Amino acid sequence: MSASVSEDLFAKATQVIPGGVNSPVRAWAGVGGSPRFVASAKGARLTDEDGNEYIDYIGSWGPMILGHAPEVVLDALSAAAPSGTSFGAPTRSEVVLAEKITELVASIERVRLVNSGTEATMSALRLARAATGHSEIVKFAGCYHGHADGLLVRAGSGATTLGVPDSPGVPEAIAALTKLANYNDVESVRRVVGADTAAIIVEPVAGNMGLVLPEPGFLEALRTIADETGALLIFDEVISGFRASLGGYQTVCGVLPDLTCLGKVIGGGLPVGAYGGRADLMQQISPAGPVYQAGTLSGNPLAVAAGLATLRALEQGDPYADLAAKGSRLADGLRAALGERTGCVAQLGSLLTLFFGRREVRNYDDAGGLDTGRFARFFQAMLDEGIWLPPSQYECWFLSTAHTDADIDATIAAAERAIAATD
Ligand code: HOZ
Repeated sequence: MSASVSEDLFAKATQVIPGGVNSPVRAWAGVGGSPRFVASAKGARLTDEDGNEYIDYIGSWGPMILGHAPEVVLDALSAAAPSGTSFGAPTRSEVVLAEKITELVASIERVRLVNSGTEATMSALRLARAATGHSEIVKFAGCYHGHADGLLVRAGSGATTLGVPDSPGVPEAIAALTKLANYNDVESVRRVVGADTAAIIVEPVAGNMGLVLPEPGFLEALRTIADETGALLIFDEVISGFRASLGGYQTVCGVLPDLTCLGKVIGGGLPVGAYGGRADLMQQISPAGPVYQAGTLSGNPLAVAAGLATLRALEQGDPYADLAAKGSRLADGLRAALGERTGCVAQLGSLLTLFFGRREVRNYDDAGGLDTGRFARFFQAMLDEGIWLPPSQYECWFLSTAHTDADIDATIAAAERAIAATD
């Protein structure tokens, strides 16, 4: 049998790109098989290089909340590009985006634009260390905050998929400054937080060990512990920002962090991250203050245009109610498809994970007991049905405003068959 176009491309890619991909989870190590290569995408659909069409639940891992190639973003890019694509100098539009972020996200008084979520968390931690004079950070097992040294400790996401909990190349002295606590376990935080803690960093909605929701009181307790100890509370809202609500999950839960990290939706599909928070803290960033952080493409005019167009679209009507209704419809359908089998579905608005092998997932230890073999079989069966899921048990599915009820019903029907076929 001759190889598909995607298989040919993957073979070529492995000769020039490590593992054939530019981000590990894309290699399908968690589900097996050769990854399909995307040729194009529109709305809720992806088309691969062999011409197969799929309903997409990756959504570029979060940014595509309006679906792929939405007209508002294409128009904004077409309007911005002729004026230049990068200047290395300030622009009007980045001020407008910064104003929009400070208006929408309750705890952000000042914000700095960067190019990725990794840059945002890395920079926020530097600021936290400078502001407190402390060195240690507390993070949660299974929470992923990008790939900076010191955050790749029981990090979830691709590291979990590949069974590499800690990356070689992270000096022990740096990893030693990272203290680990368990998600949804306040006592575990009290055990590790100390006089030298600069920050407690958390995904307020954990999205990198599959979707794991904070239990009532958990985030409130983190706020209290931070206040008691003088540590800063950092919310990594790279996934939940502008997705859990326009103001992020902090608006939903009412707990305000000192610093917030953003990414994904804020760039509308182009590379943008941001970190922001209280003015007295953010004013310590260079050149207002001494804490250095810089970037050639920070505030890039195309990325800012795409992000602004996305946020403005999300301000029209009530897309979050619509997204939540779709999320519930899909979650209910998947629960019915699971029936009495051991598994569960976590869902918050347009975020969702179908877990196999456990009836509840509260933390990374629970995630360790999942039936990843069954997920892999399910993934392949769904692919055959024309549904492209995130290729790992430890990731969220992302819905967009472009997914229709018919798409969701087709997905549920496919899942019923796929689950039955993988018994
Ligand atoms: N860090 C992303 C998953 N949580 C993967 C990014 C990508 O491969 O595009």
